[in-house]
Amino acid sequence: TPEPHAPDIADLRRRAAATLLRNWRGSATVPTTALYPHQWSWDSAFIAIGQAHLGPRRAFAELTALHGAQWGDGRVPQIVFNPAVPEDAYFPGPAFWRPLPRHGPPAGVSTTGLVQPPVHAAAVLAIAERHPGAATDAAVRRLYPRLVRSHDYLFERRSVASGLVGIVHPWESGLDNSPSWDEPLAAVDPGLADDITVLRRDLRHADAGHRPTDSDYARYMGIVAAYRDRRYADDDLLGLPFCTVDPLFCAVLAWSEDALASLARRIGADPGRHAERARELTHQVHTRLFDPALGCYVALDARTGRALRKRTVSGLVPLLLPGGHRAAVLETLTGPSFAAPGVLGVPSYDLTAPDADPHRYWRGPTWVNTTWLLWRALLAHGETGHAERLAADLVHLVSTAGFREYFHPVTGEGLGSDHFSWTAALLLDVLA
Ligand code: 9YW
Repeated sequence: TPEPHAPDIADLRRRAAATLLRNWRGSATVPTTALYPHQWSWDSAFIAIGQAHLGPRRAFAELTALHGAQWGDGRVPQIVFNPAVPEDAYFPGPAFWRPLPRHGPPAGVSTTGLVQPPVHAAAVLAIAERHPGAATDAAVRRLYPRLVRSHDYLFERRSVASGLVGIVHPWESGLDNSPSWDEPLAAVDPGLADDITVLRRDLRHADAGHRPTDSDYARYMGIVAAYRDRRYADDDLLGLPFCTVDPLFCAVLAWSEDALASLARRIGADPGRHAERARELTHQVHTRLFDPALGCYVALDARTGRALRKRTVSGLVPLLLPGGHRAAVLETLTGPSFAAPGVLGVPSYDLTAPDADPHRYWRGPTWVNTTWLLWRALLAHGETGHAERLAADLVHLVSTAGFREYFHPVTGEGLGSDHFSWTAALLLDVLA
């Protein structure tokens, strides 16, 4: 007999599928209807992983639509704007990013000029493994060259600090207001945004106390404007106002590069180059970004060479990779910073840190996507007990608070928007 409050798993699955259906816009899925009415890059990868449990068609369609906006230089944009949505529904909208350069998106397509963590090849592999067959092989054959070009862009154009891969905006990390970015953001000249009217459209849909601050936003806009004024050229990365190396971004790239090796094998292409690139980046992450005193990986300010010594969830994600400092990271992940009694999922930031804020976005709340990455990492290392605890936490959070964008890591209160796509998608994966 089930416990009185045991979640109804069949009902959760139905509601997760209904959330994805509600957010589907004909060829791709929005992260959530009001706050984010366009297509976001890494959201689509997580969404495709969940869609794969409902069938391969929309899962592949999601990533095909995203790669349809791929730039001439190979970058897969952070946001693909839906032309049917009014300019002022989201800030900064399409007009802010213009003019887009010649090496930009296909004619008629509006995007931002940034990227996001490259989860896509790993997502394509997850779909392919779930739905083997000729139709899948054909879809993989179509996507593979695009995935390769997007990784080539990152390895070749975003190479910084000899052998690591850099990001040029906090938005590229996916963890916008992570404490890791406090120091490099403080060094950004706020005057860069003097001529920009910053419209906080997000505050129409979310509590100001749960979002980045106005001062964060002014700097975000100044950094974008500086990159835009150089037409999104990557030839002087250290001359941009923000350039860092992020452990989650690099680890996900190495993980996805390894997925590219598996995809290459499936379609008779050469896996060797991918395996080699994955190995090399993995080695760089393990040897250059680990901080023994903190027991996790840390970001690097590529402009100053300084380690950004904050214990964030990003610094745990290299657990996805083979080798490295597995025992130490596992201890941090299961210790007081991230797993004190009563803590649910993996908080985005060390909850014992004096500047932790369990309500504010990437500065404390638990998010489903980063918790899911660590769940996958634990499973890959045979840490099934810890993995099962994280899965149970995600089920508990969602069944009590709904498919929210993020959650208070201790009370489980739902935060940010509701009907959030990757929350629904990754729950389907955890329940599979
Ligand atoms: C923004 C869409 C995106 C996510 C990011 C998250 C947030 C704010 O929402 O970004 O306006 O782009 O930080 O990871 O992809 O869900």
